[in-house]
Amino acid sequence: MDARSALDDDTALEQAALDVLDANWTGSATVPSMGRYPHQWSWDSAFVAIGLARRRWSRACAELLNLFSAQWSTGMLPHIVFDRAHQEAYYPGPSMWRSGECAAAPRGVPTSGLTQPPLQACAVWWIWRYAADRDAALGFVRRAWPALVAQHDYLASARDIGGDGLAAIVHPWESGLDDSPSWDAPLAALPMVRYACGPEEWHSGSRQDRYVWLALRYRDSGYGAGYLRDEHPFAVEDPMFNGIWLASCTALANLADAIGTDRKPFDEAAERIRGGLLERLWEDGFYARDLRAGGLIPVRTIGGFGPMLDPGMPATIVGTLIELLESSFLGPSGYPVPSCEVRALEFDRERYWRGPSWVNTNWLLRQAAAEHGLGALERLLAAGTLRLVRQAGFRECFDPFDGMGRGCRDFSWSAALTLDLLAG
Ligand code: 2M8
Repeated sequence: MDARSALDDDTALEQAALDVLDANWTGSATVPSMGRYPHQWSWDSAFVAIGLARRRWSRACAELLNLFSAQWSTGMLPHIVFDRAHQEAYYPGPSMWRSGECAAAPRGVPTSGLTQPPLQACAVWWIWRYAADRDAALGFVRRAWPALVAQHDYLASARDIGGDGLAAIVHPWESGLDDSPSWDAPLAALPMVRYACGPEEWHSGSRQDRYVWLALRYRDSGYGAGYLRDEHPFAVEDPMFNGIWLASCTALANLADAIGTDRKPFDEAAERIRGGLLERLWEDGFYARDLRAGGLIPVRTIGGFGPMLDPGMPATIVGTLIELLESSFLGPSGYPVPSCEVRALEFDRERYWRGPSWVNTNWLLRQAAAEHGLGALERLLAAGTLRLVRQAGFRECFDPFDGMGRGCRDFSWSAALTLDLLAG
């Protein structure tokens, strides 16, 4: 049987996905890819835990607990937890972030100084939901609880830079949609400094230099919340980040019921974020808001569908989003779901988060479709995503027209979410 026909079979596809996740497991966490990303990434780990919840339950718990052990005393969950064995194998590594010099950072484990979309409460909910042993599940949720609450408190305080109940990202890396055209305008306002380091392969050189400059500024401020609020030149309210945060607030409310504590603060937080999204980021779709320049950033990307993860999003808004998804994203492409509107000037089928389809955002949209009872869309997204991985393997992302794989091979969230899609 050749590799291609092997992946046509569900059992073989599932085994291949598990093999990738086993190979990328370091003993304490799953790295996104051994070659390019040999450390633990925060939202990648949440996707991995979701995928493992029905297949390797204890490892899904361990994955998240390792991430929580690197939480800062401010409550921030760092976007990268570095594996000491590979130290500088990824740029920017620990010597750039220098987390050890910051009193709020954990001792003995080097991390980045930024965060990523807060999907972890959803992942804990998944683990709770699919646990075979209810006592073990309760024990795990109780262990995870303080970390999740601290993470959410951090976002509601240090990151409510606009004062409207939404969390601002302070660097494109925090969005997870790193090179999205949504960040072009706020980045263009930053000074251009050349750094003689970093991977240039398929990132744009000038954009990466600005990324490094921005990270260094934040680091040199001592990673302070006051600096972020008053001086940091990049602050954006992103609909995907906030949509995920809102979904995680709902997950926390449901987990509160599970452990017998008050769910009200989490329901209220969800309502606050929903209000902020509708008031601040909605026009004829959801757009990111640039808090420094003021105003919405008028480019339609996959990020605009993040608020659909909220089961409480009004039906008229969901209806408009579905029309947009069908006319400007799914309709013109062969495979779900391009990361940028296909007709946009900025669309690029090859470049990282500027056009390619990604398994994680497909999965999030499929989850959103399920939340709103859109069965046909849910099935279309699941089948299209499985078609991508069957044809091209567990690649980092895919060409939305011909399905060709791009970026790393054996990429963890592509494998993990395949497991979840196969489980139905
Ligand atoms: C990509 O981001 C890193 C920086 O965090 C990079 O570009 O080097 C993004 O796709 C991000 O969403 C992802 O978490 C990370 C690791 O898979 O890679």
